Amino acid sequence: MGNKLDAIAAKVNAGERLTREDGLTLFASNDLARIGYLADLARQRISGDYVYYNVNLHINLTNICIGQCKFCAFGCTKESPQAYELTREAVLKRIEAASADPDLRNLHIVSGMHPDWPYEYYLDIIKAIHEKYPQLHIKGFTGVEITHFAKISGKSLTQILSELQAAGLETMPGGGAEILDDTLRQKLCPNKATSKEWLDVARAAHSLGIKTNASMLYGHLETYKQRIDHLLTLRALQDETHGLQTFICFPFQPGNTALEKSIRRTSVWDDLKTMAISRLMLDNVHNIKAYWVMLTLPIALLALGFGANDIDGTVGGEKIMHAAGVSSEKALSRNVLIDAIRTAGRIPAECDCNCNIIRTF
Ligand code: V47
Repeated sequence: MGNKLDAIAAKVNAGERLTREDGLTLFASNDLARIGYLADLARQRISGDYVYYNVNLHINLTNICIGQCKFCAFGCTKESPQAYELTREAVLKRIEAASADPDLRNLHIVSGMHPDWPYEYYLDIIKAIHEKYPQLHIKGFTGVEITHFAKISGKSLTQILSELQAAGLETMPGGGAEILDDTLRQKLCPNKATSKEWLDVARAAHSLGIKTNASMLYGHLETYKQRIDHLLTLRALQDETHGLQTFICFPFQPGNTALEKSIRRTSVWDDLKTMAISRLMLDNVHNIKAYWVMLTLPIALLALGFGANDIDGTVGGEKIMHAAGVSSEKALSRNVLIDAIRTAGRIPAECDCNCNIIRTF
């Protein structure tokens, strides 16, 4: 193991690409400090000392969802007492309230696949938001939602994405990728986009100039091999399209999900190791996000020493992870984020969802 890690360290030092075998070796190693050190070297080389964050509001238009994914505590049926649907007016009101903060810049919109809403409903809301708040950057709809829109409307992915883009959509979030392995998806989330469908959306979006994020949901039924293959699939996609901006690790939160009784939350060591290995394998993706909502702020700050260079943002209105019982705050103020990043010895860099730095501190 020591020799194998030495060989990997030599490759990282030389800026050489790591192989699948290297990735598996890293997962098999318990030398967390060394893996973290290597990821930190890679982070320093790829993105320097800036830590990206943004002032953002999450909006989930509905939690009613035909997906019924086993890992999700947010989605529910129409009959559920928790079910809700936001009207266009309610969405605009929510944004108006959040706009009291003059620094609000980004909207993050991810929703359930509603059994009755037509695609035009979602399109209309983007149009209405963009007309009223043209200064706000809209990052919306995962590859899973776009696949759903194509299915219910009969339109092509390119047509859907072009219409959303014309309406005001600028970028797309990274959810829905989970693990891009169809055997696993059949067990976890059989009612939504397959691996190929998710990748097809990313390709179609990138070809229209819509940058997207990508994520990995881990710590459920997957193996380390499947984690590495997932990262390699994303690396190959990025080689092809150059349209991925940010990669996010989502450690599975079992609370209130169908897997709650059989699976425990991942350890902090697994979270840090997975973050570091993601940084090392995804040598062509600029940002690696430590999502404080899932990790808590102290662990997200620690992750900045394990390859991460992005901490998401203020994240007002987050619902998906809180439904699964995360213990982090509901939202953080911009000043708390700035102070935290500075405490970690890095440079806070406020950005839009296209990873353009607006100001640094
Ligand atoms: O696809 C759902 C994940 C995603 C759980 O791009 C869970 O910057 C862990 O897309 N435990 C949706 N993960 C959220 C999403 C997102 C969120 C924040 C930032 C960005 C970005 C994107 O949330 C889902 C799934 O992978 N998820 N339930 C859970 N119990």
